[in-house]
Amino acid sequence: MKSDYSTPLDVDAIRADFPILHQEVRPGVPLVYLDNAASSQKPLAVIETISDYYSRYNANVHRGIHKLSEAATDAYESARRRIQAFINAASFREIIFTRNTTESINLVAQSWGRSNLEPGDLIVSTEMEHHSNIVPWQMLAGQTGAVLKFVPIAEGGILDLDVYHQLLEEGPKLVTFTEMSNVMGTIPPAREMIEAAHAVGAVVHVDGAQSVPHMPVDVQALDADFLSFSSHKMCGPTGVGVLYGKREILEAMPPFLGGGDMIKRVELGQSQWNDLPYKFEAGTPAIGEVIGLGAAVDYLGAIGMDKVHQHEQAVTKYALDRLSEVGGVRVLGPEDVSIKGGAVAMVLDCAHPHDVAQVLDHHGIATRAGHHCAMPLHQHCNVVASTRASFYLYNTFEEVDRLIDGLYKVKELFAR
Ligand code: C6P
Repeated sequence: MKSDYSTPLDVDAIRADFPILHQEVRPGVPLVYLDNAASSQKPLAVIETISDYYSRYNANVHRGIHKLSEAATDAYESARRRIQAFINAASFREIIFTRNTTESINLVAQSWGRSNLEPGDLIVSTEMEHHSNIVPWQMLAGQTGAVLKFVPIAEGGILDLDVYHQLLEEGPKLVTFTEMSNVMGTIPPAREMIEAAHAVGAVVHVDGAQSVPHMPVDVQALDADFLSFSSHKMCGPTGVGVLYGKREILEAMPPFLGGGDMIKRVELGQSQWNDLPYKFEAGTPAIGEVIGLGAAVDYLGAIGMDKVHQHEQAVTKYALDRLSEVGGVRVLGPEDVSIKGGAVAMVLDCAHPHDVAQVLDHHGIATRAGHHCAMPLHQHCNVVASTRASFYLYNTFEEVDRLIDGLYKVKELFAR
């Protein structure tokens, strides 16, 4: 490794917290996990917190007047408050637990969208989005007669902000975009985009699935109206996601799902909705998972999200520099790590992305191949698929070297 790539993290100490990383995928072949944009690994603190919940105080929340239920409710609500602090939301009432980013976005589309949009109203998204930030809006447009338009991707894998501003002149009701592309890693100027959207009266949803796990996100500084993210990409368990929403907007929205816990009073003819955030949490929630996510934000918060981001920038810069040595590798998106997170999607001249990932897997390196649920983005790049390496706080420069060695093996096999 060259000496000018420095990290603020003690990565050896961090790696010691993640039991899964210390394995060989085959005898003599240690695991290199570079599929973090799909799902991250979990530290012992999270695994033990979940195990402790099931071992000592598993019970339903908000219901029982017994010791276990009270302990579960306290832990569940304490997690909500720590997640509130993690993204600097103004109130715990603005933190709604869902299943994942996808469900959070569908909640906004179906609850806010169906009650606020009329035929002809404009929704603005971008070509850079994960399908989760495209399809729910297509469905909403079909249901309401609203029109969906997309900001194109410009040269270098950034958003075409000229077109964005032109679209804003058309007076959209809603603007939605990702704070970090899951394929190209692009970090758009979210704060400026939100300010410009608010200036024309639009409500803004930000897809934080890739940003919240990897960099500091302060919803009050960002001024987003909604922010969606998933626990499983940020050291927490699967099965829980978060929708942040500004309180006054959430107050005015109808429930998404009906059932237990989201009501104050039910009569056969009508019901009265519960207060926020419970109005949007129908049925028994993912209690153990929410408590586990609480442990995950404690873990990341103690390390510091600014340091996590700096570490990933250093590893990504090293990866980009080393990739440029390999030859025949096209990296999708920006190469400037000041506007790029740790997602590095690439296409090799000599081999199909799936073959690349398969050879890498043979050498113990876990990457993802395919369209990464971003088909329009790949269409823009004129490719059907890519191989993606994505980094997190526990990845090392030596692991990048292993990736590069793996790519040379791919070239040996496929280049003629
Ligand atoms: N991207 C990836 O490999 P869920 O599945 O609901 O937790 O997250 C959906 C989602 C939404 N937006 C962005 C920007 C995302 O990256 C993802 C998930 C994974 O890239 C799985 S497809």
